[in-house]
Amino acid sequence: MRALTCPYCFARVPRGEIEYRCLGRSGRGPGCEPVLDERLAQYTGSTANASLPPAFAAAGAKGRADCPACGRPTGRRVCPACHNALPSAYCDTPGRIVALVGAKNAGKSTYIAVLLHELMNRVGIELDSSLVACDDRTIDRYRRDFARPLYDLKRLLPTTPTAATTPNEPMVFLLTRTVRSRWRSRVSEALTLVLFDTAGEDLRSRDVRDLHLRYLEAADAVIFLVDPLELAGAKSALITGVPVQTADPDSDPLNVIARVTEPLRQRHGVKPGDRLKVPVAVALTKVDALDTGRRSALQASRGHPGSLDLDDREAVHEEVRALLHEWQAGQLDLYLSQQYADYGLFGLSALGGLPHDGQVGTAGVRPHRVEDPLLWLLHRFGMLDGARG
Ligand SMILES: Nc1nc2c(ncn2[C@@H]2O[C@H](COP(=O)(O)OP(=O)(O)O)[C@@H](O)[C@H]2O)c(=O)[nH]1
Ligand SMILES: [Mg+2]
Ligand SMILES: [Zn+2]
Ligand SMILES: [Zn+2]
Repeated sequence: MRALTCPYCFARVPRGEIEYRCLGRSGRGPGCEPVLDERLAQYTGSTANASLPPAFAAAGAKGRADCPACGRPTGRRVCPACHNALPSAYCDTPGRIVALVGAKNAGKSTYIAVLLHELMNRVGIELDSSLVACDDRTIDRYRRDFARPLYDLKRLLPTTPTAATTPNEPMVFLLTRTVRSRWRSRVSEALTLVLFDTAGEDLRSRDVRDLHLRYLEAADAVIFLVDPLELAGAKSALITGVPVQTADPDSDPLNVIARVTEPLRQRHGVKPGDRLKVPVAVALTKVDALDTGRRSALQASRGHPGSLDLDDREAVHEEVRALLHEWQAGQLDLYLSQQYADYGLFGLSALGGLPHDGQVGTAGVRPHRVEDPLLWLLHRFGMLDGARG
């Protein structure tokens, strides 16, 4: 099997170099005592929770190896570079990394909070899939920084601090789905959702761009979030009560996408004139703030639960494309079509209504079409059937 990419530090890890971690003592049997794992502490930037039974290199067989110090067999695998645990499901199925990108204020944090909530609840049930955080830090951060403020306190999320001041590490989730296969009856397939809640300015600063670049380079698919309120031509479509934003060239969606596209092209060795094959979903956020008039596809909800509604997909794609052209943002569509062989246009709303005074609207969080980009990507990866009519 091919080498895998560590979803934490994005190092390429040849299968034979995966390391193991001793299970430690339990009861009166053999086992190593916890020691400070310097490599893990360096990665998390803290020695808290970094005292663990030792990690070791071993040839291993079928995902297991015996600890050289105490002899106890273990199945816990870790990345040799950063010593984060590599979940078995991730090692065993070729997981795919989905990266999320967007300018400051595009709605990334809110989207992450709502998408994860939906995947753990309504959409998870619909797709017969489970979403599991791959480590305790991810669970803690999701609860503390996303779920609690937005769902419990009904507050908008605070601006993401830049990684230059606060170390930011990706949140890693495994979406596992049982699918029918032509050859075997049912197989489980996993999609790794690696979510980096980037501050917009981080994509500009050279120092922090490194980890972000490795993240993007490792991505098998990208979701770009675009704030339609940043598109000058969309101003006329704002519903009343939405404050008009002042233009910031750094937040210009085309600039953000171009900043990400260049390194992707280099990494994938795309020749001039050729297009990138990485599928990209480009989604307008906050569509609740727009009066899209006579249009209907965006406002409708999708049909065909449990599969990708292909007619609906085409209708939404065309409608968003038409909106972009109407808003003199046809450049964006043109750029995408020149750079990417496979891109889909989406429109979604995480909140489902306008926030007021830093609070979610009185009706609560009412997401609209937040899962669409992910369903499309699952379909692209052969993990979700398409349906028509
Ligand atoms: N109307 C509306 N506003 C939203 C929505 N999602 C985010 N916003 C607004 O956009 C702001 C920035 O969102 P945030 O998720 O923090 O953006 P980030 O900087 O990309 O992480 C929020 O404070 C909200 O005011 C949405 O679905 N609808
Ligand atoms: Mg944010
Ligand atoms: Zn041991
Ligand atoms: Zn790693």
